[in-house]
Amino acid sequence: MSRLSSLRLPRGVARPGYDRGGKSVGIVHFGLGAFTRAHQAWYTDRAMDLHGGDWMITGVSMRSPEVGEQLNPQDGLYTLAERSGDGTHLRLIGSVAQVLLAGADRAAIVDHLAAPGTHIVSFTVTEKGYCRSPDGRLDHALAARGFYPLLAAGMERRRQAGLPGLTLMSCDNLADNGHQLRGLLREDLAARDPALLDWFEAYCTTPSSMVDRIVPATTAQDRSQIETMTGLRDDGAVVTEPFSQWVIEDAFAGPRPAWDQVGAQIVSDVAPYESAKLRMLNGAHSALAYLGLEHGHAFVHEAIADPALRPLIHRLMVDEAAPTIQTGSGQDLHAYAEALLRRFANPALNHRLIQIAMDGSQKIPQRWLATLAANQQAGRTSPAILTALGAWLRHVRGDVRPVDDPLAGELAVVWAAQGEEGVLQAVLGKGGLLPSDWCPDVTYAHLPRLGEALA
Ligand code: CS2
Repeated sequence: MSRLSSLRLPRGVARPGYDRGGKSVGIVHFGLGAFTRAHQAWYTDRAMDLHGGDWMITGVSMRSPEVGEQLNPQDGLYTLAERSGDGTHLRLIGSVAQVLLAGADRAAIVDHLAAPGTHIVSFTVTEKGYCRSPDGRLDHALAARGFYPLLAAGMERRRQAGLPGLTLMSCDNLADNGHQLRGLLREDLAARDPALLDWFEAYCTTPSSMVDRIVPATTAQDRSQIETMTGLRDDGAVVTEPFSQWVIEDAFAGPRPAWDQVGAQIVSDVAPYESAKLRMLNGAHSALAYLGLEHGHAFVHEAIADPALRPLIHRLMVDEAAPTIQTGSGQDLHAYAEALLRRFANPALNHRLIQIAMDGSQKIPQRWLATLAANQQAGRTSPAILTALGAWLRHVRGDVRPVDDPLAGELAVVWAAQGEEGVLQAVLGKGGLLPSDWCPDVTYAHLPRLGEALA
């Protein structure tokens, strides 16, 4: 029995009512980090609780054995703590069956992908996990070390066995994530086997999805707090906010859990929700990260309380990002911005700015550059994003703290070669390191500084 046996949990901790032992796996998920444990696994847990189905999740970690080491000895069980100024609510999550490690458990992973009961393969592998080159196409050398070979082997087994296709669902913060995943898989499969590509095209779908829940990395202090509340040691615990949103394109290849019965929205077009989330929430987050760190803050709630930063973040969301978004029916971007400001201010989350700052080269295209390009084309200015862009460039210069970014080396080389005169054009201009539709029409030295932007 795991140390988290639900029988021993104190009252007040919600727990699944279904018989876990009687359920089988329906989902293989690549990248079972804290985010998915607080999001998709939580939706799936409640969906099975209320509406049944065999939707246990097999997680696959690509590199680090840590998540498996935390969850497998606990039978996949873990505690989800929802935290706000009003207190902490705990729920035991039962939807994770096990965690496998790509390097060590290849055969078992392929077996799960090829199992008749598996209908959905989902991904939170982070932006860089898709192995794209800066032009957005598949980098085949990188992809050979990613999820692609495993997925192709699983699909080939399904094809040969005459099994149904799969719903392949990206849950990462990429623009049009389903479409991007489809394009990358096409490139991968075309290079492997045209017959497998045909099978994929005929039988597999790649719905887009917008995922949203703020999930800071769990700390030792979080684990101690949860242990004090439950009396149990939980190495897999995750901490999040009360808010959660999941909008999924209605494009499933086969059955799915009753996610729509537990709060997910299944819609025909995800794009308006996705652009709002990426350009407003994530765009504001990245600006808070680089400007906040520069101004001595460690956490999101501290940065958003800074009177120099808050109006700039408001401006970024409402005056710069919102006008570039084609809203769907009933979408109110002003109300959305206000709700985001309240979520950022949650004093109980301790969401570290440095966590958001990592991998900026993979994040800013969909968070800032799309907005900058649309505003440039419409003749509107974007001073708040340009201020944040300056802070990002200083961040990746790396003279204050180490840079955690797959392009850190390239960015350092550009800084050294170009200096302040040429860096902006060399990073973002046509043919730059991160080619963008936005053409920088100023140099780095002319980017506004905090305080000037709103003057
Ligand atoms: C954050 C996101 O780390 C980051 O880059 O902006 O993880 C953010 O917290 C989530 O997308 C919220 O849904």
